[in-house]
Amino acid sequence: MNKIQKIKARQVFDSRGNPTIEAEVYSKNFSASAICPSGASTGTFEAFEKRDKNNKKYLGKSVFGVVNLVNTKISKKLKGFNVHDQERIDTILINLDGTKQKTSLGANAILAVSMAVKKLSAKIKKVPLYKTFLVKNNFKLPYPLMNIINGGAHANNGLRIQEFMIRPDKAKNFTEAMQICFIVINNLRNLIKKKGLSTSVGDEGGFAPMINSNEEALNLIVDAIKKSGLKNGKDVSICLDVAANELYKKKKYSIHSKKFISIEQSIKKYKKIIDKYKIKSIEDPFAENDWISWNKIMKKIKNVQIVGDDLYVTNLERLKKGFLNNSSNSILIKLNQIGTVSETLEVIKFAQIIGFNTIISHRSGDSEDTFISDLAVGTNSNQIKTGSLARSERVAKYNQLLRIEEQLGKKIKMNKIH
Ligand code: 2PG
Ligand code: MG
Repeated sequence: MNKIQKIKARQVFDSRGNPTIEAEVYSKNFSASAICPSGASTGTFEAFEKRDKNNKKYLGKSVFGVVNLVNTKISKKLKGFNVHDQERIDTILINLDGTKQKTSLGANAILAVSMAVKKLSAKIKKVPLYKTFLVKNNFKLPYPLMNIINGGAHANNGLRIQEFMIRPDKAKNFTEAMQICFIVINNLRNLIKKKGLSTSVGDEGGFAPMINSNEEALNLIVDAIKKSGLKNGKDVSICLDVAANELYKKKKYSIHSKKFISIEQSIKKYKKIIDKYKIKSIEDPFAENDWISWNKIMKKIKNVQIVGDDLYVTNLERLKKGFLNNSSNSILIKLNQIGTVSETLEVIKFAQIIGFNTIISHRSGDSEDTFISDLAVGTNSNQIKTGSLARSERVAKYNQLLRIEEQLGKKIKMNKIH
């Protein structure tokens, strides 16, 4: 009943229209499938995403090679194993690959299988997916970090900062959190329209108007919050993902304008915008190897959530290093940065032990798969970052959280952010 009979993979497409892999795992009476997402601003230390470099028909982006690996090598190896034994299955996959960054089988192949196994296990047990992770009761809902303006590698407007987000800090439940984001986004749309700018959206569903100054984007957001009858910094706070890897050259950064300036000057400017716009969270303020600057910003800026994404790449060793170095107080979690469900859970557990906020995240190339919504609730993560209220691959994750909230009933609370 619980044994894996076979695994079948196929090539499907992600939200950017790029090929990606879907794996389907079969037991005697059931099957479940999962789709691997894909990033644009990736960290150097992420697990390896394997593609058919030489396939010209798909511009080197197809994944037929990894599809084939799943259908042959991986399917054969996992046949007969108990689908509820996630850790054992993930260990087999890790060993079968045998490399540090999963370059041999490809993290995309491994993760699609790992997630599908998890889903199948829940299906057979007849329990909702979110109940199969770390938390067994007292579930809480995460606050959405909702992307509202796209820049950087996710748009072509020239904005330095990659993601401008809002977090509805005063929302009492997830339904209310969504309503607040809805209002602010609609007011922002009107303000952008009034300026004669385009209201078309970027890769993660946030607006991507042709503005190239961070402060112009921040002013628009502050105005939209005001127009919504809400208080910036109280009801709603502004959060950023700088993705500074992309803005780093020879110990200098071009975060605040096109000009490259020193680390000290960059921190000063961070301080200025944090105070002026009451910014509550900054992800990847510095580059992935610039540990000294991360420590400096932690010392100089208090009461702001400092989030490591490309810095940690959901990797336990890097998180431990960051903890010892006092590099941040929070971590972004992306399954495909590390490549298996079990390793992701290990990182979340450790992060929570050391008092970090854990933020479950989508990728800029994503799909209709809503695994991360369940993961956020099931791991007691207090935030989820999954784009804007536009593009179905983003909205699907929010809709899944609304379903989970409904299932858990009226008394369910939001997870506190520390
Ligand atoms: C990020 C992510 C998701 P990408 O930098 O946090 O928003 O982007 O998937 O392109 O790495
Ligand atoms: Mg990021």
